[in-house]
Amino acid sequence: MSYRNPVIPGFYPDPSICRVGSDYFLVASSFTYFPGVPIFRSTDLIHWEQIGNVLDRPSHLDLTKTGSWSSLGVYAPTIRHHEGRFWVITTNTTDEGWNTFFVSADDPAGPWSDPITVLIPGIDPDLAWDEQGRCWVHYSGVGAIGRCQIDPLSGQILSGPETTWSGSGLQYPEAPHAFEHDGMWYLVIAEGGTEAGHAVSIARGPSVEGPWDGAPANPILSHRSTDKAIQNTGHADFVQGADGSWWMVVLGVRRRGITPGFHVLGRETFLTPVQWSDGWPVPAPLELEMPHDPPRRGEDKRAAIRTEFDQSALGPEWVSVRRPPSEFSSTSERDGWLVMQAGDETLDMPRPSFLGRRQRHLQCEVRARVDTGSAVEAGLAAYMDESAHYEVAVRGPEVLVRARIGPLSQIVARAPRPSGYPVLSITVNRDTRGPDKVALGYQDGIGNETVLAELDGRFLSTEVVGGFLGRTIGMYAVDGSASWNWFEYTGSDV
Ligand code: 6LW
Repeated sequence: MSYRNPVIPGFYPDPSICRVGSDYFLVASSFTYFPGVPIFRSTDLIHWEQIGNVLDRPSHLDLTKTGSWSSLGVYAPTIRHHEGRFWVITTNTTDEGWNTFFVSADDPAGPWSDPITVLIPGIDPDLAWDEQGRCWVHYSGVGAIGRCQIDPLSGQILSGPETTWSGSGLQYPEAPHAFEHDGMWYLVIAEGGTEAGHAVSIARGPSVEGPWDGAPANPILSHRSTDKAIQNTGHADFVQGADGSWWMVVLGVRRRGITPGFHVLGRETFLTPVQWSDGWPVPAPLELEMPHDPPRRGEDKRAAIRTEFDQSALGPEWVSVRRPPSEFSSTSERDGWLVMQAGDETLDMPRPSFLGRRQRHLQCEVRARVDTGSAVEAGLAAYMDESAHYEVAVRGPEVLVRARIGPLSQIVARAPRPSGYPVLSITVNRDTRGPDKVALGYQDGIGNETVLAELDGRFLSTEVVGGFLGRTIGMYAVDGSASWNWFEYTGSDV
Protein backbone atom coordinates (compact mmCIF):
# COMPACT_ATOMS: atom_id res chain seq x y z
CA MET A 1 0.00 0.00 0.00
CA SER A 2 1.56 3.26 -1.03
CA TYR A 3 0.91 6.49 -2.89
CA ARG A 4 3.05 8.92 -4.81
CA ASN A 5 3.92 12.46 -3.87
CA PRO A 6 3.45 15.23 -4.91
CA VAL A 7 -0.30 14.65 -5.04
CA ILE A 8 -0.68 17.92 -6.95
CA PRO A 9 2.46 18.34 -9.06
CA GLY A 10 3.47 21.68 -10.57
CA PHE A 11 3.37 25.17 -9.21
CA TYR A 12 0.37 24.94 -6.83
CA PRO A 13 1.75 26.24 -3.51
CA ASP A 14 0.22 27.20 -0.16
CA PRO A 15 -2.38 24.40 -0.17
CA SER A 16 -5.52 24.71 1.92
CA ILE A 17 -7.98 21.86 2.22
CA CYS A 18 -11.45 21.00 3.53
CA ARG A 19 -13.74 17.99 3.41
CA VAL A 20 -17.48 17.78 2.75
CA GLY A 21 -18.83 14.25 3.08
CA SER A 22 -16.56 12.05 1.00
CA ASP A 23 -15.20 14.90 -1.15
CA TYR A 24 -12.06 16.89 -0.44
CA PHE A 25 -11.46 20.35 -1.87
CA LEU A 26 -8.11 22.10 -2.15
CA VAL A 27 -7.04 25.58 -3.27
CA ALA A 28 -3.60 27.03 -4.05
CA SER A 29 -1.91 30.38 -4.74
CA SER A 30 -1.82 31.76 -8.28
CA PHE A 31 0.16 35.06 -8.04
CA THR A 32 0.06 37.06 -11.29
CA TYR A 33 -1.76 34.40 -13.30
CA PHE A 34 -5.41 34.74 -14.30
CA PRO A 35 -7.79 33.06 -13.52
CA GLY A 36 -6.79 32.95 -9.85
CA VAL A 37 -6.95 30.35 -7.07
CA PRO A 38 -7.19 26.96 -8.80
CA ILE A 39 -9.60 24.64 -6.97
CA PHE A 40 -9.31 20.83 -6.99
CA ARG A 41 -11.56 17.99 -5.88
CA SER A 42 -10.64 14.48 -4.74
CA THR A 43 -12.35 11.55 -3.12
CA ASP A 44 -9.16 9.85 -1.87
CA LEU A 45 -6.72 12.76 -1.21
CA ILE A 46 -4.38 11.37 -3.87
CA HIS A 47 -6.07 11.85 -7.23
CA TRP A 48 -7.05 15.47 -7.71
CA GLU A 49 -9.08 16.99 -10.50
CA GLN A 50 -9.13 20.72 -11.10
CA ILE A 51 -12.81 21.70 -11.11
CA GLY A 52 -12.32 25.39 -11.76
CA ASN A 53 -10.76 28.58 -10.51
CA VAL A 54 -12.28 30.53 -7.65
CA LEU A 55 -11.39 33.95 -9.07
CA ASP A 56 -12.49 33.59 -12.68
CA ARG A 57 -14.17 36.92 -13.46
CA PRO A 58 -12.36 40.21 -14.11
CA SER A 59 -14.46 41.68 -11.24
CA HIS A 60 -12.88 39.07 -8.90
CA LEU A 61 -9.31 39.94 -9.57
CA ASP A 62 -7.47 42.97 -10.91
CA LEU A 63 -3.83 42.14 -11.64
CA THR A 64 -3.04 45.32 -13.56
CA LYS A 65 -1.24 46.84 -10.55
CA THR A 66 1.25 43.99 -10.15
CA GLY A 67 3.68 45.15 -12.82
CA SER A 68 6.71 45.65 -10.58
CA TRP A 69 7.14 41.97 -9.63
CA SER A 70 5.78 38.76 -11.09
CA SER A 71 5.44 37.22 -7.61
CA LEU A 72 2.82 39.75 -6.52
CA GLY A 73 -0.88 38.95 -6.98
CA VAL A 74 -2.81 36.21 -5.23
CA TYR A 75 -1.21 34.68 -2.12
CA ALA A 76 -2.12 31.83 0.17
CA PRO A 77 -5.89 31.22 0.06
CA THR A 78 -7.84 29.31 2.72
CA ILE A 79 -10.89 27.19 1.87
CA ARG A 80 -13.54 26.26 4.44
CA HIS A 81 -17.05 24.83 4.35
CA HIS A 82 -19.50 26.30 6.84
CA GLU A 83 -23.24 25.78 7.14
CA GLY A 84 -23.62 24.42 3.62
CA ARG A 85 -21.50 27.06 1.89
CA PHE A 86 -17.89 27.18 0.68
CA TRP A 87 -15.71 30.13 1.69
CA VAL A 88 -12.35 31.17 0.27
CA ILE A 89 -10.32 34.03 1.71
CA THR A 90 -7.12 35.30 0.10
CA THR A 91 -4.97 38.38 -0.54
CA ASN A 92 -4.15 40.23 -3.75
CA THR A 93 -0.79 41.91 -3.21
CA THR A 94 -0.18 44.79 -5.61
CA ASP A 95 2.19 47.70 -6.17
CA GLU A 96 -0.19 49.77 -4.04
CA GLY A 97 -0.38 47.41 -1.04
CA TRP A 98 -2.53 44.41 -0.37
CA ASN A 99 -6.21 43.68 -0.43
CA THR A 100 -7.58 40.75 1.59
CA PHE A 101 -11.05 39.55 0.60
CA PHE A 102 -13.31 36.54 0.71
CA VAL A 103 -15.81 34.99 -1.69
CA SER A 104 -18.37 32.25 -1.10
CA ALA A 105 -20.30 29.72 -3.20
CA ASP A 106 -22.83 26.91 -2.89
CA ASP A 107 -21.00 24.93 -5.58
CA PRO A 108 -17.18 24.85 -5.35
CA ALA A 109 -17.02 24.73 -9.17
CA GLY A 110 -18.60 28.20 -9.10
CA PRO A 111 -19.99 30.69 -9.56
CA TRP A 112 -18.32 32.37 -6.59
CA SER A 113 -19.76 35.55 -5.10
CA ASP A 114 -18.28 38.99 -5.62
CA PRO A 115 -15.37 39.72 -3.28
CA ILE A 116 -15.85 41.29 0.16
CA THR A 117 -12.82 43.12 1.56
CA VAL A 118 -11.49 42.60 5.09
CA LEU A 119 -9.09 45.28 6.29
CA ILE A 120 -6.41 43.26 8.07
CA PRO A 121 -2.78 44.28 8.49
CA GLY A 122 -1.24 41.17 6.95
CA ILE A 123 -1.39 38.30 4.46
CA ASP A 124 -2.13 34.54 4.53
CA PRO A 125 -5.68 34.94 5.92
CA ASP A 126 -7.44 32.00 7.55
CA LEU A 127 -11.15 31.52 8.33
CA ALA A 128 -12.51 29.64 11.34
CA TRP A 129 -15.92 29.54 13.02
CA ASP A 130 -16.01 28.80 16.74
CA GLU A 131 -18.63 26.95 18.81
CA GLN A 132 -20.62 30.17 19.24
CA GLY A 133 -20.76 30.76 15.51
CA ARG A 134 -18.25 33.62 15.62
CA CYS A 135 -16.03 33.98 12.54
CA TRP A 136 -12.29 34.49 13.07
CA VAL A 137 -9.60 35.56 10.66
CA HIS A 138 -5.99 34.75 11.51
CA TYR A 139 -3.22 36.18 9.34
CA SER A 140 0.56 36.74 9.11
CA GLY A 141 1.36 40.07 10.63
CA VAL A 142 4.83 41.50 11.18
CA GLY A 143 6.80 38.92 13.19
CA ALA A 144 3.66 37.28 14.62
CA ILE A 145 0.29 35.83 13.79
CA GLY A 146 -2.61 38.26 14.15
CA ARG A 147 -6.28 37.63 14.71
CA CYS A 148 -9.60 39.43 14.43
CA GLN A 149 -13.25 38.56 14.55
CA ILE A 150 -15.27 39.53 11.47
CA ASP A 151 -18.81 39.67 10.24
CA PRO A 152 -18.76 37.18 7.34
CA LEU A 153 -21.56 39.01 5.58
CA SER A 154 -20.03 42.47 5.46
CA GLY A 155 -16.35 41.75 6.12
CA GLN A 156 -16.46 44.30 8.93
CA ILE A 157 -14.02 43.74 11.80
CA LEU A 158 -15.91 43.14 15.05
CA SER A 159 -12.93 42.75 17.40
CA GLY A 160 -9.15 43.04 17.08
CA PRO A 161 -6.90 42.93 15.20
CA GLU A 162 -4.54 41.72 17.88
CA THR A 163 -1.36 39.69 18.03
CA THR A 164 -1.64 36.03 19.03
CA TRP A 165 1.31 33.64 18.68
CA SER A 166 4.77 34.33 17.30
CA GLY A 167 5.82 30.72 16.77
CA SER A 168 8.83 28.87 18.11
CA GLY A 169 11.32 31.63 17.32
CA LEU A 170 12.17 30.95 13.67
CA GLN A 171 11.85 33.74 11.11
CA TYR A 172 8.54 34.64 9.40
CA PRO A 173 5.76 33.05 11.43
CA GLU A 174 3.06 32.88 8.72
CA ALA A 175 0.42 30.76 7.01
CA PRO A 176 -1.85 30.28 10.06
CA HIS A 177 -4.78 27.86 10.09
CA ALA A 178 -6.92 27.47 13.22
CA PHE A 179 -8.96 24.32 13.82
CA GLU A 180 -10.62 22.44 16.62
CA HIS A 181 -9.97 18.81 17.59
CA ASP A 182 -11.10 16.87 20.63
CA GLY A 183 -12.14 19.94 22.58
CA MET A 184 -8.86 21.82 21.96
CA TRP A 185 -8.07 24.55 19.43
CA TYR A 186 -4.93 24.32 17.33
CA LEU A 187 -3.05 27.01 15.43
CA VAL A 188 -0.73 25.58 12.79
CA ILE A 189 1.74 27.96 11.14
CA ALA A 190 4.76 27.98 8.83
CA GLU A 191 8.10 29.28 10.05
CA GLY A 192 11.65 29.67 8.82
CA GLY A 193 10.84 31.24 5.43
CA THR A 194 9.69 29.42 2.34
CA GLU A 195 13.19 28.23 1.35
CA ALA A 196 15.42 25.49 2.81
CA GLY A 197 14.60 26.39 6.44
CA HIS A 198 10.85 26.07 5.96
CA ALA A 199 9.00 24.32 8.79
CA VAL A 200 5.56 23.58 10.23
CA SER A 201 4.92 24.48 13.88
CA ILE A 202 1.80 24.26 15.99
CA ALA A 203 0.29 25.56 19.21
CA ARG A 204 -2.85 24.62 21.11
CA GLY A 205 -5.17 26.33 23.51
CA PRO A 206 -8.53 26.02 25.22
CA SER A 207 -10.32 28.33 22.77
CA VAL A 208 -9.86 29.94 19.38
CA GLU A 209 -8.61 32.98 21.30
CA GLY A 210 -5.86 30.95 22.97
CA PRO A 211 -3.84 31.37 25.07
CA TRP A 212 -1.49 29.40 22.82
CA ASP A 213 0.96 26.84 24.07
CA GLY A 214 3.57 25.75 21.49
CA ALA A 215 4.17 22.02 20.87
CA PRO A 216 7.29 20.73 22.67
CA ALA A 217 8.32 19.03 19.40
CA ASN A 218 8.17 22.20 17.26
CA PRO A 219 8.78 22.35 14.41
CA ILE A 220 6.61 19.28 13.95
CA LEU A 221 7.78 18.97 10.34
CA SER A 222 10.87 20.29 8.57
CA HIS A 223 13.21 18.73 6.03
CA ARG A 224 15.94 21.34 6.53
CA SER A 225 19.46 19.86 6.53
CA THR A 226 18.20 16.39 5.63
CA ASP A 227 18.95 14.38 2.50
CA LYS A 228 15.28 13.98 1.65
CA ALA A 229 14.21 14.30 -1.99
CA ILE A 230 11.46 16.74 -0.97
CA GLN A 231 12.77 19.98 0.52
CA ASN A 232 11.51 23.41 1.70
CA THR A 233 8.50 21.73 3.37
CA GLY A 234 6.10 24.09 5.15
CA HIS A 235 2.80 25.96 4.88
CA ALA A 236 0.46 23.16 5.92
CA ASP A 237 -3.24 22.62 6.42
CA PHE A 238 -4.98 19.69 8.17
CA VAL A 239 -8.00 17.64 7.25
CA GLN A 240 -9.78 14.74 8.89
CA GLY A 241 -11.02 11.98 6.59
CA ALA A 242 -14.53 10.56 6.73
CA ASP A 243 -12.96 7.47 8.36
CA GLY A 244 -11.50 9.55 11.20
CA SER A 245 -7.88 9.49 9.91
CA TRP A 246 -5.93 12.76 9.87
CA TRP A 247 -3.88 14.14 6.98
CA MET A 248 -1.77 17.17 6.27
CA VAL A 249 -1.19 18.89 2.94
CA VAL A 250 2.00 20.90 2.73
CA LEU A 251 4.11 22.61 0.10
CA GLY A 252 7.58 21.40 -0.83
CA VAL A 253 9.99 21.34 -3.76
CA ARG A 254 11.87 18.73 -5.73
CA ARG A 255 15.40 20.10 -5.99
CA ARG A 256 17.91 18.70 -8.46
CA GLY A 257 21.39 19.34 -9.84
CA ILE A 258 24.59 20.62 -8.23
CA THR A 259 24.65 23.02 -5.29
CA PRO A 260 22.50 24.90 -4.37
CA GLY A 261 20.02 22.45 -5.96
CA PHE A 262 17.48 23.87 -8.38
CA HIS A 263 13.75 23.52 -8.56
CA VAL A 264 11.83 24.51 -11.66
CA LEU A 265 8.26 23.39 -10.99
CA GLY A 266 7.69 25.89 -8.21
CA ARG A 267 6.40 24.75 -4.84
CA GLU A 268 4.17 21.70 -5.19
CA THR A 269 1.53 20.12 -2.94
CA PHE A 270 2.38 17.01 -0.91
CA LEU A 271 0.29 14.81 1.38
CA THR A 272 1.28 13.09 4.60
CA PRO A 273 -0.60 11.12 7.27
CA VAL A 274 -0.87 12.52 10.79
CA GLN A 275 -0.95 10.54 14.05
CA TRP A 276 -1.95 12.12 17.36
CA SER A 277 0.22 11.67 20.45
CA ASP A 278 -0.52 13.36 23.80
CA GLY A 279 -2.89 15.73 22.04
CA TRP A 280 -0.27 16.82 19.49
CA PRO A 281 -0.26 16.00 15.77
CA VAL A 282 2.71 14.04 14.47
CA PRO A 283 2.99 14.22 10.65
CA ALA A 284 5.06 11.54 8.90
CA PRO A 285 8.13 12.81 7.02
CA LEU A 286 7.49 13.30 3.31
CA GLU A 287 8.71 10.85 0.71
CA LEU A 288 8.10 10.62 -3.03
CA GLU A 289 6.73 7.13 -2.42
CA MET A 290 4.68 7.12 0.78
CA PRO A 291 4.35 3.67 2.41
CA HIS A 292 0.89 4.40 3.76
CA ASP A 293 -2.79 3.85 3.08
CA PRO A 294 -4.80 4.93 1.18
CA PRO A 295 -3.71 2.68 -1.66
CA ARG A 296 -2.51 3.93 -4.99
CA ARG A 297 -5.06 3.54 -7.73
CA GLY A 298 -4.15 3.15 -11.37
CA GLU A 299 -0.90 4.55 -12.69
CA ASP A 300 -0.20 8.22 -13.10
CA LYS A 301 3.49 8.34 -13.87
CA ARG A 302 3.01 9.55 -17.41
CA ALA A 303 0.31 12.00 -18.28
CA ALA A 304 -0.59 12.94 -21.87
CA ILE A 305 -2.98 15.76 -22.51
CA ARG A 306 -4.05 16.98 -25.91
CA THR A 307 -6.17 20.07 -26.35
CA GLU A 308 -7.89 20.43 -29.72
CA PHE A 309 -9.49 23.83 -29.07
CA ASP A 310 -12.80 22.54 -30.35
CA GLN A 311 -14.69 23.35 -27.14
CA SER A 312 -16.05 26.82 -26.69
CA ALA A 313 -14.46 27.20 -23.23
CA LEU A 314 -10.86 26.57 -22.26
CA GLY A 315 -10.17 24.05 -19.48
CA PRO A 316 -9.47 25.49 -16.00
CA GLU A 317 -5.75 24.73 -16.23
CA TRP A 318 -5.10 27.44 -18.85
CA VAL A 319 -3.72 30.71 -17.49
CA SER A 320 -2.46 34.06 -18.74
CA VAL A 321 -0.18 36.63 -17.17
CA ARG A 322 -1.88 39.58 -15.43
CA ARG A 323 -4.90 39.46 -17.77
CA PRO A 324 -7.84 37.16 -18.50
CA PRO A 325 -7.20 34.84 -21.46
CA SER A 326 -10.49 36.06 -22.96
CA GLU A 327 -8.97 39.54 -23.38
CA PHE A 328 -6.88 38.34 -26.32
CA SER A 329 -7.87 34.77 -27.18
CA SER A 330 -10.97 32.90 -28.29
CA THR A 331 -11.97 29.39 -29.37
CA SER A 332 -15.20 30.49 -31.03
CA GLU A 333 -13.76 32.73 -33.74
CA ARG A 334 -12.39 29.97 -35.96
CA ASP A 335 -13.72 26.44 -35.80
CA GLY A 336 -11.30 24.10 -34.04
CA TRP A 337 -8.65 26.77 -33.48
CA LEU A 338 -7.59 29.03 -30.66
CA VAL A 339 -7.25 32.52 -32.12
CA MET A 340 -5.01 35.09 -30.43
CA GLN A 341 -5.45 38.78 -31.22
CA ALA A 342 -2.11 39.99 -29.95
CA GLY A 343 -0.95 43.48 -29.18
CA ASP A 344 2.68 44.51 -29.30
CA GLU A 345 3.62 43.33 -25.79
CA THR A 346 6.35 40.70 -25.98
CA LEU A 347 7.17 38.03 -23.39
CA ASP A 348 9.59 40.57 -21.87
CA MET A 349 6.68 42.78 -20.86
CA PRO A 350 4.17 42.44 -18.01
CA ARG A 351 1.03 41.56 -20.02
CA PRO A 352 1.98 39.37 -22.98
CA SER A 353 -0.54 37.52 -25.16
CA PHE A 354 0.54 34.23 -23.59
CA LEU A 355 -1.69 31.29 -22.75
CA GLY A 356 -0.01 28.50 -20.83
CA ARG A 357 -0.34 25.71 -18.34
CA ARG A 358 1.96 24.62 -15.57
CA GLN A 359 4.82 22.25 -16.26
CA ARG A 360 3.80 19.45 -13.89
CA HIS A 361 6.48 16.81 -14.39
CA LEU A 362 10.26 16.69 -14.14
CA GLN A 363 10.35 15.71 -17.81
CA CYS A 364 7.88 16.65 -20.51
CA GLU A 365 7.28 17.02 -24.22
CA VAL A 366 5.13 19.83 -25.52
CA ARG A 367 4.04 20.40 -29.11
CA ALA A 368 1.62 22.80 -30.73
CA ARG A 369 0.60 23.63 -34.30
CA VAL A 370 0.41 27.25 -35.32
CA ASP A 371 -0.99 29.29 -38.16
CA THR A 372 0.98 32.51 -37.71
CA GLY A 373 -1.63 34.54 -39.61
CA SER A 374 -0.80 38.23 -39.45
CA ALA A 375 1.26 38.01 -36.24
CA VAL A 376 4.79 39.37 -36.36
CA GLU A 377 5.82 36.46 -34.10
CA ALA A 378 4.06 33.37 -32.72
CA GLY A 379 5.72 30.74 -30.58
CA LEU A 380 5.87 28.26 -27.78
CA ALA A 381 7.59 29.33 -24.54
CA ALA A 382 8.88 27.83 -21.32
CA TYR A 383 8.18 30.72 -18.99
CA MET A 384 9.07 31.71 -15.43
CA ASP A 385 8.34 35.41 -15.75
CA GLU A 386 9.12 38.35 -18.02
CA SER A 387 12.81 38.15 -17.07
CA ALA A 388 13.24 34.41 -17.65
CA HIS A 389 11.88 32.46 -20.60
CA TYR A 390 12.99 30.33 -23.54
CA GLU A 391 10.93 30.33 -26.70
CA VAL A 392 10.80 28.76 -30.14
CA ALA A 393 8.91 30.98 -32.54
CA VAL A 394 8.01 31.57 -36.14
CA ARG A 395 8.95 35.08 -37.18
CA GLY A 396 8.80 36.08 -40.85
CA PRO A 397 10.71 33.55 -42.94
CA GLU A 398 12.40 31.95 -39.93
CA VAL A 399 11.95 29.70 -36.94
CA LEU A 400 14.10 30.99 -34.11
CA VAL A 401 15.00 30.10 -30.55
CA ARG A 402 15.43 32.96 -28.14
CA ALA A 403 16.66 32.89 -24.53
CA ARG A 404 15.88 35.65 -22.07
CA ILE A 405 17.88 35.36 -18.86
CA GLY A 406 17.75 38.37 -16.57
CA PRO A 407 18.92 41.46 -18.48
CA LEU A 408 20.18 39.43 -21.47
CA SER A 409 18.07 38.38 -24.42
CA GLN A 410 19.57 36.58 -27.35
CA ILE A 411 18.51 34.63 -30.41
CA VAL A 412 20.51 31.43 -30.08
CA ALA A 413 19.44 29.52 -33.20
CA ARG A 414 17.61 30.08 -36.50
CA ALA A 415 16.33 27.96 -39.36
CA PRO A 416 14.17 28.58 -42.42
CA ARG A 417 10.48 28.36 -41.66
CA PRO A 418 9.01 24.96 -42.63
CA SER A 419 6.12 24.87 -45.08
CA GLY A 420 2.49 24.63 -44.00
CA TYR A 421 1.39 25.19 -40.41
CA PRO A 422 4.51 24.53 -38.33
CA VAL A 423 4.52 22.30 -35.25
CA LEU A 424 6.74 23.81 -32.57
CA SER A 425 8.19 21.71 -29.74
CA ILE A 426 9.72 22.02 -26.28
CA THR A 427 11.18 18.93 -24.61
CA VAL A 428 12.42 18.98 -21.02
CA ASN A 429 14.83 16.22 -20.02
CA ARG A 430 16.97 15.31 -17.05
CA ASP A 431 20.42 16.79 -16.64
CA THR A 432 23.33 15.95 -14.39
CA ARG A 433 24.46 19.38 -13.21
CA GLY A 434 21.37 21.48 -13.61
CA PRO A 435 17.80 20.47 -12.96
CA ASP A 436 17.05 19.75 -16.61
CA LYS A 437 17.74 20.60 -20.23
CA VAL A 438 15.18 22.43 -22.33
CA ALA A 439 15.29 21.49 -26.02
CA LEU A 440 13.43 23.76 -28.44
CA GLY A 441 12.66 22.91 -32.06
CA TYR A 442 10.07 22.24 -34.73
CA GLN A 443 8.75 19.54 -37.04
CA ASP A 444 8.84 19.62 -40.80
CA GLY A 445 5.81 18.81 -42.97
CA ILE A 446 6.29 15.03 -42.58
CA GLY A 447 6.82 15.04 -38.82
CA ASN A 448 10.62 14.92 -38.60
CA GLU A 449 11.71 16.84 -35.56
CA THR A 450 14.66 19.25 -35.54
CA VAL A 451 16.07 20.45 -32.22
CA LEU A 452 17.42 23.94 -32.78
CA ALA A 453 18.87 24.50 -29.33
CA GLU A 454 19.23 22.70 -26.01
CA LEU A 455 19.44 25.13 -23.10
CA ASP A 456 20.36 24.75 -19.43
CA GLY A 457 17.16 24.63 -17.38
CA ARG A 458 18.72 26.15 -14.26
CA PHE A 459 18.20 29.67 -15.67
CA LEU A 460 14.47 28.97 -15.55
CA SER A 461 14.58 27.84 -11.91
CA THR A 462 13.40 29.59 -8.76
CA GLU A 463 16.96 29.62 -7.38
CA VAL A 464 18.07 31.83 -10.33
CA VAL A 465 14.93 33.84 -11.07
CA GLY A 466 13.84 34.41 -7.45
CA GLY A 467 10.26 34.79 -6.25
CA PHE A 468 7.45 32.34 -5.67
CA LEU A 469 6.70 31.08 -9.18
CA GLY A 470 7.26 27.85 -11.09
CA ARG A 471 7.38 27.15 -14.79
CA THR A 472 4.51 27.36 -17.21
CA ILE A 473 4.66 26.29 -20.85
CA GLY A 474 2.41 27.86 -23.42
CA MET A 475 1.63 29.63 -26.67
CA TYR A 476 2.07 33.30 -27.38
CA ALA A 477 1.80 35.80 -30.20
CA VAL A 478 3.03 39.34 -30.80
CA ASP A 479 1.46 42.05 -32.93
CA GLY A 480 -1.32 40.55 -35.03
CA SER A 481 -3.52 37.52 -35.12
CA ALA A 482 -2.22 33.93 -34.84
CA SER A 483 -4.17 30.67 -34.43
CA TRP A 484 -3.40 27.40 -32.70
CA ASN A 485 -4.85 24.11 -33.92
CA TRP A 486 -3.83 21.89 -31.01
CA PHE A 487 -1.51 21.75 -28.01
CA GLU A 488 -0.11 18.54 -26.58
CA TYR A 489 1.63 17.99 -23.22
CA THR A 490 3.14 14.66 -22.18
CA GLY A 491 4.74 14.58 -18.76
CA SER A 492 6.75 11.98 -16.90
CA ASP A 493 8.56 11.76 -13.57
CA VAL A 494 10.30 8.47 -14.33
C1 6LW B 1 2.85 32.99 1.26
C2 6LW B 1 3.58 32.58 2.46
C3 6LW B 1 4.50 31.65 1.85
O1 6LW B 1 2.05 34.10 1.42
O2 6LW B 1 4.89 32.17 0.66
O3 6LW B 1 5.48 29.58 1.84
C4 6LW B 1 4.01 33.22 0.34
N1 6LW B 1 4.76 30.51 2.33
O4 6LW B 1 2.82 32.00 3.45
C5 6LW B 1 3.64 33.20 -1.08
O5 6LW B 1 3.31 31.90 -1.50
